[in-house]
Amino acid sequence: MINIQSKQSQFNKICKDIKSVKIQGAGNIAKAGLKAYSLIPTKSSIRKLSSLRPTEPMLFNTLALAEKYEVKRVLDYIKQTDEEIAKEGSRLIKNNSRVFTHCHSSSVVSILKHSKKQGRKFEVFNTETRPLYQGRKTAMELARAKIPVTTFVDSLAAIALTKNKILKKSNFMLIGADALLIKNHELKGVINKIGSNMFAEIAKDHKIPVYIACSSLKLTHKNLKIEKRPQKEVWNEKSRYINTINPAFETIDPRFIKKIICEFGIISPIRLINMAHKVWGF
Ligand code: RUB
Repeated sequence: MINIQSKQSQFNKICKDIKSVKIQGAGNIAKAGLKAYSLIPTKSSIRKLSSLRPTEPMLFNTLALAEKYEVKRVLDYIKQTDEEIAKEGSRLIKNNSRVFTHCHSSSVVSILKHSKKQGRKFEVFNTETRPLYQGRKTAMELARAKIPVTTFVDSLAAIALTKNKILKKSNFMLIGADALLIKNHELKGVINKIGSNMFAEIAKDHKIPVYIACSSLKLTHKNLKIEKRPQKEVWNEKSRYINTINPAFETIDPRFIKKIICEFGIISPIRLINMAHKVWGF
């Protein structure tokens, strides 16, 4: 009885941490969701977990796979995928590269850390990412790995991309993804943190290539809802005349994207769609 109660309270704690964005980023959310599911492996757990962050297909896909196979097998695949993405992505980073990133993506951080371990010397320019400042999390993790990073307020993103502190362009923009939207066997968009589409458009205008680092497990054929976050995350001011809107994500136009860094290599969206179909039947 105690055991069941303690599993339930651990399950509830994970749900709370996912909902409040204490656990953040598609990959970490999926791993935490799998851990919660392994505590209470029922259909109702899947429903509950899937409702927490409605724009996270990696969570829905991995829970569906865990139901079909087993949690350990899915976690092993994610681990292998993370390692492949870090290895593949680091091929892009050369000595003196200037990399622009936004928000916090564990895939992006792994690529940068792997490149550092390979002995490459490069610099990162990133944005704070209002309202929850996940960009600071990125900066802290890079700093701990002794990777130089300059953090800009979000409204300086164009400068960070095109005339950063050494008045040079970033060599490329590297961001993660929450969802790869597929329709009729084509990439219709990539969902990532608000700001991503605007910055990718600026990058495209300045001929700065945009790479997305993400696992094929983020692919979906569904019309996903963009999660709306509470007003108090933006501003706790209360007036009947002040409104705020706080969508967590936006969709990046695929025309702005050069390639996707995934477990199958640095490839075009169509190749990723074909590979994911072959491996997962997605
Ligand atoms: C995080 C975010 C990340 C992607 C990819 O948003 O948009 O770029 O989830 O992350 P939030 P990862 O902080 O609202 O969860 O590469 O870690 O899967």
